Order: sequence, then C-alpha cells, then structure tokens
Amino acid sequence: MKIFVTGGAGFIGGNFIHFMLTKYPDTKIVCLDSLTYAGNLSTLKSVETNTNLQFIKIDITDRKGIFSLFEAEKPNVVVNFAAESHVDRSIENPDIFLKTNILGTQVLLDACRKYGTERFHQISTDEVYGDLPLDRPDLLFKEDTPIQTSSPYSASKASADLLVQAYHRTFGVPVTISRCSNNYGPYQFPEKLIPLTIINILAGKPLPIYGTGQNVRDWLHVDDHCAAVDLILNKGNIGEIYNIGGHNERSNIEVVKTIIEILGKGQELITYVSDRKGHDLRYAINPAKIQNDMGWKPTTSFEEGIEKTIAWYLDNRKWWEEIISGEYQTYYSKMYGKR
Ligand code: NAD
Ligand code: TDX
Repeated sequence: MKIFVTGGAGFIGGNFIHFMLTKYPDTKIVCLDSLTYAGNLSTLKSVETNTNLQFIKIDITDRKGIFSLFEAEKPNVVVNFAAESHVDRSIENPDIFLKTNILGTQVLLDACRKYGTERFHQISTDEVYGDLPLDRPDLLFKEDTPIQTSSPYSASKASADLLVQAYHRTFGVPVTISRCSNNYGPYQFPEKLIPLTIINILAGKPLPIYGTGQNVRDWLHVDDHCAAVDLILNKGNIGEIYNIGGHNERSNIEVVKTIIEILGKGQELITYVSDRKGHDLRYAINPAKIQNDMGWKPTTSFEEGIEKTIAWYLDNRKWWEEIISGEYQTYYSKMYGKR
C-alpha cells in the first residue's frame, strides 16, 4: 500500500504521517509538500529515518511534476491536506488560496483520474458551511447543510469540494471528502489561536482577541481527526462527505482564559483588537454520520487535550522558536502591529 500525503509537512498532515507510520508498518507514505511558510521538515524529524517515509518537495499546482510522480510511484491512495489554511492571510491576499486550494486540487484529481488511483480523499473544513448564530445552540452543521462561505479561504475550500464531487460524478474518480472542525495539538503553526496564545503568554506579549471574543469554535484534538480520516479511508463510501467534530464548543475568550489558567498567569495580557473582516460567529459539527456508520468517537476531551498541547509547546521550544524567528515576525507586525 502506498499513500501520497500532500501537505504532510504542515500541522494536520504531519500529525497524520506520524499516526499512519505508527499504525501501519507495511504502508509506504510519500509526503508531497512545497514547504511554504507553513511547512516545516522539523515536524517530520523524528520519522525522517523511517524507511516507509519518503519526502518530495513539490507544488501540487505543478501539473507536469505531479503527473511524473504519479507515473513513477503509482500511489494507491491520495490524501490531500495541502492548502493555504489561514483565514486572516486569505483576507490579505486571496490569490494563492485560489491557486493552491482549487487548482492544486484539480491537478491531483486529474492525476488520480489518469493513473486510476483507488481513492482520492479531500481534507475539507466545516468553514464551507459558513457560520451559525450564537443564540441557537440547537443548530449544527450536517453534511447536507448548504454551502455558504464567508472568507476567500472558505470559498476556495468549498470550490475544491465541488470539483472533487464533480470529478466523481463525471469521471468516476473514487473520492471521499471530510469536513472537520478546528484542530489543535502538536506542530500547529503559531499564527492560529491556540499556539499563538501559548507562545505569547510565554513571551509576556499581548493576547489579541478579535472583536468581543464571543465567537465560538468546535475544537477537536488532531489525533482524533487523524483517526477519523483513517477510518474513512478504510470504511468510507465512495462519493460521500463525512463531518468530523466532537461537540467541544468554546468561545475564543474561554479558550484563551483556559490557557492562561493552565500556565498559571493573570489575565492582564488579554487585549481586545479590531475584529476579523467577515468573522464567522459559530461553528458546530454534527458528527452523527461518521459515528453511526463507522463507530468513530473522539477520545480526547478538550480539558485533557489542551493540557497535553500546552505541555508539548513547553517541551518543544526549539520547534517553534525556529519558526517564529523568520517570516513570522514580519507577518506578526503586519497583522497585529496597528490592529
Ligand atoms: P497548514 O497550513 O499547517 O499546512 C499546510 C501544508 O500544505 C504546509 O506544509 C504547506 O507547505 C503545504 N502546502 C501549501 N501549499 C502547497 C502547495 N501548493 N503544494 C504543496 N504543498 C503545499 O494547514 P493545516 O492546519 O495542517 O491544514 C491541513 C488541511 O486541513 C487544509 O486543507 C485545511 O484546509 C484543512 N483543515 C484544517 C483545520 C484546522 O483547524 N487547522 C480544520 C479543518 C480543515
Ligand atoms: O489572534 C487571534 N485572535 C483571535 O481572536 C487569532 C489568530 C484568532 N482569533 C479568533 C478568530 C477565530 O474566531 O480565534 C478563532 C480561531 O481562529 P484561527 O485559529 O485563525 O482559526 P479559524 O479561523 O477558526 O480557522 C481554523 O479552523 C478551520 C483553521 O485555521 C482553518 O484552516 C480550518 O478550516
């Protein structure tokens, strides 16, 4: 069995590679990643000598290169994590989001079609459903909730999902799609709320809260996401969409206060800043389909997962100190300098 994992030097793809190498000693993993600012080979350092892992630096929009790679390697399965993933960056510059997230997905689909790949799995997001009101806790995203996107990021992910479905219906490419809620855990790039908060607290820097801090996200530990994707690869029905989430809704201010408390600090670093444009109010996944069809259940509670994640950032300073020493500084001043 050979699996192409695109975006495997990023947060979730990297965790997925660790998960798969541990669980399947007979599976070959080929990581395809162009190493953008969000891709870090240090995420794969502890498995770099594993003979089941191969790394190839390639852009998924490079049609010729991708086709040559499929010709040479003939993967059984492709799991597409590669994407521009940060909403704030998509508001600053949508172009690269459309290129990587839509056109890159198309290149992979064309290659799967040509080389008869047994499965193409698209890693999508709950953001394709838009948002839910804060005062209707009874409403949750189901797989048939209409797509209604808010940011250039979510619009690009939704476009990719539509293409994936079209390639299944028109060309018979054997696809599955999963739409997951907000992930957290080891190796997450510190532009995202949880690692940014941990690292800023450790540095004694302000903790920027967009708007009122009441926006709600549905948090899932990345290991539970990886287990769900593995299940879908093994038991998912071709052409289907599966929502992944663990009923772990928290407002942003609650999340930040929890991290402050675990690190034993005071709340004086909390700083309310101007809101994100088009800021989605609330995400909440109904995971009944994957639970009922495949018996998936999250195993890590938010309380346990956030403790473990903070401990990981404390124990792995080298990983993130290297990351925040480069382009991140320019990004940070641009995004937060005058906010
Ligand atoms: P990330 O930004 O940490 O990693 C993305 C990876 O893709 C990086 O290694 C980057 O180098 C690589 N990449 C980007 N453009 C590429 C290109 N053109 N060619 C090859 N590689 C490229 O992202 P993440 O948080 O790990 O998200 C992974 C996937 O999961 C994305 O598709 C995202 O939309 C989806 N998702 C993320 C979350 C979340 O909470 N982080 C939740 C739901 C879905
Ligand atoms: O500094 C911040 N202050 C703040 O209040 C940051 C970075 C974020 N926020 C808020 C915005 C969101 O309401 O925290 C919430 C979480 O923000 P992000 O970590 O940027 O995640 P989000 O925008 O919810 O998107 C994430 O989940 C869905 C991932 O980045 C996407 O790739 C995924 O599809």
